[in-house]
Amino acid sequence: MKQYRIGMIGAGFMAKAHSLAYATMPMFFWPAPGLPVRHKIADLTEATAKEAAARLGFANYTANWKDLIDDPEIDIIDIVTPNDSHCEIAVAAAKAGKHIFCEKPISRTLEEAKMMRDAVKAAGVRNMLAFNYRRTPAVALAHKFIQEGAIGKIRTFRGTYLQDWSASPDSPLSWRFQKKVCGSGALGDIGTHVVDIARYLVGDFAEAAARLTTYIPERPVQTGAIDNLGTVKGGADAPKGKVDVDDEAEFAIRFANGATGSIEATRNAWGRNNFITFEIHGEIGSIYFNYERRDELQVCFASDPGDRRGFRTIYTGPAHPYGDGLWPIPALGIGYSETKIVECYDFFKSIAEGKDPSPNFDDGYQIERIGDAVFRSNDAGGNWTVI
Ligand code: SOE
Repeated sequence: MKQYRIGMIGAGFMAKAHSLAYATMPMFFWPAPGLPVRHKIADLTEATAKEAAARLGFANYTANWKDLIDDPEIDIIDIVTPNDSHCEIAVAAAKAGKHIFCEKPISRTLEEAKMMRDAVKAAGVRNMLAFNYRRTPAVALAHKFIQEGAIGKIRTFRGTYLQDWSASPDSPLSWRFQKKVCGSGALGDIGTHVVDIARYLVGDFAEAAARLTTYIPERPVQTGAIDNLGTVKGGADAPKGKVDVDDEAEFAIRFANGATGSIEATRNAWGRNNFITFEIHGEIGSIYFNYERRDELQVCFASDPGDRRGFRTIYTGPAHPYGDGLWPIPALGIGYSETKIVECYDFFKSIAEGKDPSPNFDDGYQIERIGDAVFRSNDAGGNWTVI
């Protein structure tokens, strides 16, 4: 079985998620499309890179990410850094002929996304973006039902991504609140996950009408590089810095196929943790999903007799997408790790088959175009704006 050596850049939360997937993908999907080898990891300093290598199972480490690009033994570059370095790393990796797996969102700006898309196209390397939630079996099952026509032509998509880790004004000013590093706030960080799901399930977007809001204009400056997602409190005396991104993104959508919809994303919704939901109404049925109950897909079919028509719950298992590789009976429990394992499997499959997976860098670029239209609409007072 062919081995692929990974060079990972970054050592935070997502490095953990990706490393776990590399270690376990062949345990779930066998024969595996390829064997991931955790070859070398790069972080900001020798000390943190060394520790990350020990913790995440990499054989080698470096404090210079360019070592990975220059290393002829490396087949795949995995980018798990904040958004401001995605473009530089991805363009260098593509030029060096490496396949690229990159965390979402693709970049800070539309221009960067275009550069990344063009670079992988020119180099002919496989590329994938880590919008993992569409790899939840229940979401893939919704896709299958829609493709089979089980709910008919789609009329409406309503999606949310609500969290509460930044709801307190004491949660620190990490890179996720600084436009020069992240590009946008809730919109890019979590709204893009729902945009990816909406494109996957419904199709291309045509127009958006948007409102972006910042509720907490300044936050305590974070000390230390580690992004603890709001759990480190700055304290009343900590110096404050300006937030220059959105706390909340709300937008209405017109899809190219005539469906309508809406998306709301915020990290300030007390009581909501990873509340990714969608409800889709079609001409002959409806589908509802909530990631906080991610083993379940709720469906309602208009063809059911009137006296028993209503939402029913399907627990995903072996009969459903990715069921052959995951657990042997329904409802044993799908988690964040499983979505990452499936994502890793699909990426390796795409390399073995020589064709790009979805979402790839072109999808990332299309998602940035939607984000750009959301900004333009907000600036124009919420007018319908062509994407
Ligand atoms: C923070 O909002 C975050 O870590 C996102 O950046 C991830 O994409 C999401 O899956 C979990 O929450």
